[in-house]
Amino acid sequence: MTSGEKLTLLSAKFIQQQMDSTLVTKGSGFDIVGDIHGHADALERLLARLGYTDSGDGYSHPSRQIIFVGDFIDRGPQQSEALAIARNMCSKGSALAVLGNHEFNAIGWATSDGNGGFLRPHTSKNQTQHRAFLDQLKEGSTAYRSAIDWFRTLPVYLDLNGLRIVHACWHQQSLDLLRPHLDPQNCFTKAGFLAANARGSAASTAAEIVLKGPEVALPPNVSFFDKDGHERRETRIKWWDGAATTFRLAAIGVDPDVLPDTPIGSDYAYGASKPVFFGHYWLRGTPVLTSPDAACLDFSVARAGYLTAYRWTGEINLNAENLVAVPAAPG
Ligand SMILES: [Mn+2]
Repeated sequence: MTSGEKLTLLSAKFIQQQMDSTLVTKGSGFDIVGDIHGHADALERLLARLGYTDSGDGYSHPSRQIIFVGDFIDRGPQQSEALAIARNMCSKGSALAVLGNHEFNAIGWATSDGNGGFLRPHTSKNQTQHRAFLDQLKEGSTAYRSAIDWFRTLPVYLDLNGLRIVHACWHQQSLDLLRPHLDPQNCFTKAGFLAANARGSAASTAAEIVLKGPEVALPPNVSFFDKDGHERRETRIKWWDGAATTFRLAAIGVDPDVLPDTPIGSDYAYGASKPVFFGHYWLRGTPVLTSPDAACLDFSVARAGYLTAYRWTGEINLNAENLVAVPAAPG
């Protein structure tokens, strides 16, 4: 090991110790908040429900901290406002956050590919998905550039004392594969971000699994048509549900009747000794606990659903009673 590598390891250890001591001094736990997508009013109502107050210096709690699972932006009407609340809380030590796929895409949209294009191509499909953010922040403005710079400081995952946070899927093999592309704080390095955007590369596949969720190939001769009428031969799966072992049980967003009741045969099941929290999946209806050790907190605030938090105080087995949610529209 070179002295430089030793120093990197030491500083990683130091940062972890700092995180742990923050946890101890702050006291009694974390409130993990799902995808916000520019719904600042709902965020403020949720923070108030959780006992966070704004004394003019940003929201804080005397003994607890927020952890945001990413996807602050795109879709909603108050993206600058949502970012201002979250960034302020993170800078004051009242919150931690991880990178969502929408922030990952936003960085790629703003980053040159060195050949006159951008890491995320400016196609009309990609622009449509990102337009509300570009319009609200005003693409190229100081506020826009500042937001992109902040996204670059978000870690891909948090592995803390007793809990883990990632945007879409905790998959150890993919996280290990990303390791050389991340700095000691788990943020993409400049070169690592390029690698994660090189289509078809191992790093890009791993980043997709972690930030967008795993997809598995359907058995031969089986396909279905998605909501846009495209024929699909792969499906996203409920990796958090240990009982979802067949295509029919595990597939997301597909009519189960068109899928075979055969084993999916690839193992993304979680099964670790500490719970993991994530967002991303646009779940419908009243928030529920998706699993005792893997809680999805995205209940579609951007589709008139709920902004949802889990109030965690050290438990290994999660409890549905600790879910706290506010509807997208008050009333
Ligand atoms: Mn997402």
